[in-house]
Amino acid sequence: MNTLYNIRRNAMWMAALLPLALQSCGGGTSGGSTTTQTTTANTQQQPAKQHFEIKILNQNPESTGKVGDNYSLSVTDDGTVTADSTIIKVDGKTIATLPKGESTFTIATSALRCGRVPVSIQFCLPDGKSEYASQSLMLYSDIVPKKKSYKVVATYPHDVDAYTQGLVYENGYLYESTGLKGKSTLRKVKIDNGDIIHSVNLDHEYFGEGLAMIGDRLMQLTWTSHVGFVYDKNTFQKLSEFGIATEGWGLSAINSDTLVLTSGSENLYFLEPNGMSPMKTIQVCDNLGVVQRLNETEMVKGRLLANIYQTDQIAEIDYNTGKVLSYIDLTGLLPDNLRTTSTDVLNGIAYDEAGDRLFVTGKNWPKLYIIKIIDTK
Ligand SMILES: [Ca+2]
Repeated sequence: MNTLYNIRRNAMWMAALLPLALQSCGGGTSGGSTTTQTTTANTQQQPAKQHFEIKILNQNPESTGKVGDNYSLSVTDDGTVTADSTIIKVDGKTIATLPKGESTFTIATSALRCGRVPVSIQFCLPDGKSEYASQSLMLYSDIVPKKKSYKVVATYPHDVDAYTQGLVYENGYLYESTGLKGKSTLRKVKIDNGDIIHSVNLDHEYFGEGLAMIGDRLMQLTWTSHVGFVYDKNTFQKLSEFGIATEGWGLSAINSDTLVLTSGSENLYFLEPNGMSPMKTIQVCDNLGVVQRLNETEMVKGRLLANIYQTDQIAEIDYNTGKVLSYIDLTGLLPDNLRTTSTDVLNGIAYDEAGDRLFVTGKNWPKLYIIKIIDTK
């Protein structure tokens, strides 16, 4: 993996984080000065160096900022120029065009996702040029997550030497990615006895991480090497490699056209599965803030489950809005009498959709469980 490739890949991923689509003013071309100012609402405002300044304030001063709040946007000019019109984009979509002389607008957020939502303003000037400014809203979720628990449906052996980082079910077998440098593998495992049917070792420099399957392909992440591997699922022959801009933690297929990657942060990175190029990035939030340390993932009944690293909690996430719908508390799943000094944290979720079986295990756990998620009060 050469450095230039990584730099280019990183630049692409960063571009996906800050969409600032340009739009022509009144049908004309948008050439000319395109200064971009990036500040953050609710924190400090940077002094504008251009003709316009924007302010975005939560209309509910009691709120820390959540989906559903209304924000007032106001525009002031420095008196030397007046915009013919002002185009307002929120999360990449044009939501309003203010005519000349109008300087205030209310941004409603009830239909927005949570997390850091960009607000981009285009000022269309009389000379046909444009100026741009941008801020962002930080919106927490308007949902208080439900608390859910579990019951064990079945228990199977699990390789206690498997430092489980990714788990996928398909057609009666589990596919597992294991970590640690020098011990990382991709393996196919029998469920009932834990036997390893097929395994390949990663080169010693790599630390295996998340694993996803689309069609006949398995995609495996590495933790900090900024590279991932694509395998034929039947032969485990390596077909290709791909770059990863962030750390690699969890990986799951949302559908055949979209993968979602976690990096231990609050971000969900959506990737196109053929070129592994970035599609969009959103943040996961609950009602109290962003939810970090998202780790191994799995799609279950249209929702994304994600381990929260170093906890016994799994977040159930609406991957369209980033909102945590529930926390599933798996405390006590691996009993104390089965824990040793090498037993590590809960990690590894896989789902058999046809059989409605949810598999969970952990790093160096001696057991693999099928659990049923149950509601608590
Ligand atoms: Ca998984």
